[in-house]
Amino acid sequence: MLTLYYYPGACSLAPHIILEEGEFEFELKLVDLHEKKTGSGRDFLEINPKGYVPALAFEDGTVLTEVVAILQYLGDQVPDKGLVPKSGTMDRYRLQESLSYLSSEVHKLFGVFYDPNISDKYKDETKKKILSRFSYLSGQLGERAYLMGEQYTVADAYLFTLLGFTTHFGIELPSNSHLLEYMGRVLQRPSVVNTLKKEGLIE
Ligand SMILES: N[C@@H](CCC(=O)N[C@@H](CS)C(=O)NCC(=O)O)C(=O)O
Repeated sequence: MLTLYYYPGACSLAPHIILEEGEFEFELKLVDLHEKKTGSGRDFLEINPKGYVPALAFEDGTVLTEVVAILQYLGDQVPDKGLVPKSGTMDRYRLQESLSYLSSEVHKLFGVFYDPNISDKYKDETKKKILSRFSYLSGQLGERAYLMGEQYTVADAYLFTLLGFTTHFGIELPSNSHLLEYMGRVLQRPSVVNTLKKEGLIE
């Protein structure tokens, strides 16, 4: 069985959503990110020396880290669900293009808000940058149902997770953003609702 090391509402939410969507057999293990300990008191750094979630552990004890890698691994295990385009196709490179953008140009920016040594001015500038990145994504989405088109993919689980960060940090999307309606659409998926419930984020 797979084990997902997670923290509620953190970026580990994205692989959690895909584990639910793909109907995988898995267990969740909560990580105390300050103490770097699991619920049973185990040193989390022994599991992921990088010290952050998500980490996906396999029965043989090996561990896969990084949201982008875990999402694609999971998607590839359930090809019939269409969560990732087939490897080697142009559509797959388009998906990787979007995942890389979400990871390095959006996700990474949120790290600034946790750093007490970073000035409020820099944090305000970062909020503006995040809004401009979401504005680009709103344009990419346009009238389409999902980020890559009509098909729901792992990129949507990641984008939905990052959109969840905006409320936490008081970043308000403009009322004309396609992402607002998009969030509601993704929230209609039973796998997303189940995941949010399991993480205690909704009732
Ligand atoms: N590059 C990593 C970043 C993961 C990451 O930033 N995880 C955050 C939660 S969203 C975390 O666990 N932070 C705790 C820490 O770094 O101490 C990935 O994409 O998986």
